[in-house]
Amino acid sequence: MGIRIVSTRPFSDQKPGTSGLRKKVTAFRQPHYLENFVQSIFDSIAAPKGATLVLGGDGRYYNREAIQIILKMAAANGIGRVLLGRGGILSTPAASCVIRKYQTFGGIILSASHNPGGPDGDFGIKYNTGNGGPAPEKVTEAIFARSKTIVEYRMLDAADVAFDAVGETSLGNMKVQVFDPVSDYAELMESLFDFAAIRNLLAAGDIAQPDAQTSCTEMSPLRPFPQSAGYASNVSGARFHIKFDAMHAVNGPYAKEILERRLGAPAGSVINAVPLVDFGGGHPDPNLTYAHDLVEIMYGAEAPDFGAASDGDGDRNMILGQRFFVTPSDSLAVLAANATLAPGYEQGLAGVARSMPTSAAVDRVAQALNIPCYETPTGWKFFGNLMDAGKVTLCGEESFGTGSDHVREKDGLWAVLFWLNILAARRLSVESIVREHWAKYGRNVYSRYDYEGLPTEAAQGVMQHLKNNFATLAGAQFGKYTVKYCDDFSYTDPVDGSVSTGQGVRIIFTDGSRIVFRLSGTGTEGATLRVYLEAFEADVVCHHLDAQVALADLIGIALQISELKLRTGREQPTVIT
Ligand code: G16
Repeated sequence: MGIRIVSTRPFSDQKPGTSGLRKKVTAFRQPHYLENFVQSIFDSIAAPKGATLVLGGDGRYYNREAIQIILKMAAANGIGRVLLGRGGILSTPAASCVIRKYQTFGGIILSASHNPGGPDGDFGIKYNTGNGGPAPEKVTEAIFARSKTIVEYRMLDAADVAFDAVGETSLGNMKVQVFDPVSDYAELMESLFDFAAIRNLLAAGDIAQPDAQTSCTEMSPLRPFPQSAGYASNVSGARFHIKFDAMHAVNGPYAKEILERRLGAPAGSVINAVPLVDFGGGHPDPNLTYAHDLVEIMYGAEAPDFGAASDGDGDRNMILGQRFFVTPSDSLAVLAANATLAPGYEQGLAGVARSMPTSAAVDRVAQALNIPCYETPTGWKFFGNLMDAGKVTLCGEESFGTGSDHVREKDGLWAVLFWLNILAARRLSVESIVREHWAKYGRNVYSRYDYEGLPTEAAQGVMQHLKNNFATLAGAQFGKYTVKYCDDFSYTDPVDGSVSTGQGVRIIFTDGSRIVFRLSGTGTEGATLRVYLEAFEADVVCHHLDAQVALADLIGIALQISELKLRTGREQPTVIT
């Protein structure tokens, strides 16, 4: 088995985005495309000879082919051992868990996360460092710089490696150790949460339901279901029903093992549990639009007590109660407020962090707990330093991401188990817990509008137009809202002092309400413009509960000041969450 040095030419578009390099499968399948990027990783990370790396992916189309290429390149680049998830499967949080547990030099994760898969879908690759977290910007920039000058890559001439069974094989001088992708992760979850209490809840969930007389039902923007007058009561002693939608993505085997086998949820509690290369034709993004199988069940007449979904690579989550949607920002705040109910967090939280566009709901909890709250740019990588320095325990993002310092990635199933632990301890419905939370802390009414697949120039034009108007916007009045200030968010990392600029336009109003505009860093077609809207309601009254109603004025202002419709020709957003 010899090492081949293959001549190549750089591609100009290998700049990692919010979370690694994401492109169409067709782009990745161009000759040398994946190889160039992988060699750029090896050239940039300077792994010592014989180092161990973790490898796996979300099982999407091209996962298996990419793994064969990466294994042969790892062997040719002096890597000593690769820990590979069986079948090439490894959720993003499980990869982080394994990197940390076995103290490997780092890991390569193959996923385009929530983006659709299949031959015409998306593929992605990212490098995680030895702390288990996404590579920080200085590493991704080095990889990108290398990709622009690369002239050759190294590849071992060898037959493909079999990786569908646990065991160890040799590839040149390198060992490939195929391991069960679920067990280390499941063990970590058992160490954090009260599995006995959750088992108990699932066996006989006598929770208190909201009072039909005083309860207000919230209509989500996209919810096509009629409001019900009240809720089917969960008879004391009856089972607490859950549904978890794995969306034919990586978390199926994890959820089956943990929710059904270890926690005793009845078979069928996990739906769409088999990972498929094209996610069954679906869009593995756990929101009210794309997780439609689950949404139909949770808003139906016989809705279970708790519903959840996770995304392609298992790091995102959506939490639902019976006919009730928990916004990711509220979910983070609720977890923070109730954290000490879970054994892994009973000592309390060192601090919390949220990305800038995420609502300030968690800030209010932090204030009440008298712990620090950090505001970072979008991208999980920004939380890593804070967690490594012991400054934060929990963090989260509006983009359906929540996590803690147990790993260095957001973690979908972790969030689900945290909620179940809280429900087991408090014996209230999801809705009651959220309403109680609002009553205590006030409510940060929140919504995000996504305009996907815009012509890049038009989207950039909207951003530029806003920036050009900062001076005239400051102090301007729009109905009851007065602009306090506007800026382009920049962040100075409190741990290493690194500065990240251009992280989104903020329009902040005097009452604390906000409109944020950002261009997504994860799309693969044109540009996605995100508009984030947030208004604070101290007095939670029923008629304000529809977020779209409460935010109508802000939406109007956002469209007006951005000239979005004029500049993009789009009348409606693609997705509202
Ligand atoms: C990634 C990042 C998240 C980010 C999200 C959305 O998530 O890890 O930190 O919030 O993208 O980013 P953007 O708004 O730039 O599209 P994932 O689940 O796609 O890996």
